[in-house]
Amino acid sequence: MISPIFDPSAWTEITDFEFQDITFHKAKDTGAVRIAFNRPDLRNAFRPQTVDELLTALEWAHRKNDVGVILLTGNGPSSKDGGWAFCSGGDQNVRGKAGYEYKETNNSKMPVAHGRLHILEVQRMIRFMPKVVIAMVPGWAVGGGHSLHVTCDLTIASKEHAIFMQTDARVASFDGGFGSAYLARQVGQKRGREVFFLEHQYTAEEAFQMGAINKVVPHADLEKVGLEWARTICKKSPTAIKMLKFGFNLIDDGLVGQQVYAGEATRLAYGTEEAQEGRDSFLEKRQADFEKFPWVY
Ligand code: S0N
Repeated sequence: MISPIFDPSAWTEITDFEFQDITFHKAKDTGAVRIAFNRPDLRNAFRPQTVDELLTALEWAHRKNDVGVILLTGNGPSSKDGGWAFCSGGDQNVRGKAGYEYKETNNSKMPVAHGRLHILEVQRMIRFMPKVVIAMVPGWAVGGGHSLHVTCDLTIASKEHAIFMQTDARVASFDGGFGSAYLARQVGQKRGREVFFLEHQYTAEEAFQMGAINKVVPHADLEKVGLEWARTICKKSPTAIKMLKFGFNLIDDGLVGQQVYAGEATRLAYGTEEAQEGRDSFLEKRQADFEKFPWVY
């Protein structure tokens, strides 16, 4: 069983991949995918293989034309003690001197790189994807798992089981990027520093009061509400949602944010007659005639 709060009748498994550490489903009635950490006995800690699988699933969702929302969550509960987790960050069992190592059998055809912190690639994928990524937090969101929820566009959390905590300073594995600085953008500098320096535990209600998450729901309703939100978002204009997301990001992302936003503007401009005249004049080996296009719209 994936999770007692997962409704199998609403989802179809995506079987294009042989994932071990995550599960991957497409909603039957809307453009959403569900990606879930599937290591509940380790509080859904991620090892390099988990991160590779996440990157593959996210890239698939990124490219898929009929997908507008990604729901990221953790399967559970743990078979050992019944505990719930979204994700507890990097698997400390495979942490080496220069990062996280492939100690397990590697299934992938890709070359294995040692000493990687490639969860940051997942963060960037979430950040720059022209789609909405929603964290559904059923339990612990800790360390790099906490950073992932911070990076997601929206977060919904279980009233009974979600706990937010940042252990980075205790285990000396720190996220000085989105996990901390972007958190401070969300909740303010004092609260952001408190989360990292004091390692307090916050319930879903406390995280909500802090402005760190969007909604607290009864545990049993978590996935239902996530799917409802996905349905709502998927009915909106894809272009508007994407430009809004990149607009929200722009001020914090510097020239990279500008590049992402401007890239979409360029893509939109390709649809104009003016841009087509530029292309056609080149192909027809003539001077472009832009005179008919107004300077002011
Ligand atoms: C999650 C915690 C608080 C849960 O406590 P609880 O409920 O008391 O359960 P436990 O008995 O502790 O755990 C149950 C079983 O799960 C294993 N386990 C839990 N977390 C991990 C983990 N991260 N790695 C490996 N195993 C884990 C326990 O060992 C236990 O197993 P058994 O049953 O066999 O005893 C609590 O477990 C806890 O504090 N966990 C550790 C949290 C943590 O410190 N995570 C790492 C933090 N750092 C990162 O994640 C860095 C990640 C990263 O890659 C990065 C790097 C650079 C820049 C940015 C980042 C980034 O943050 O993204």
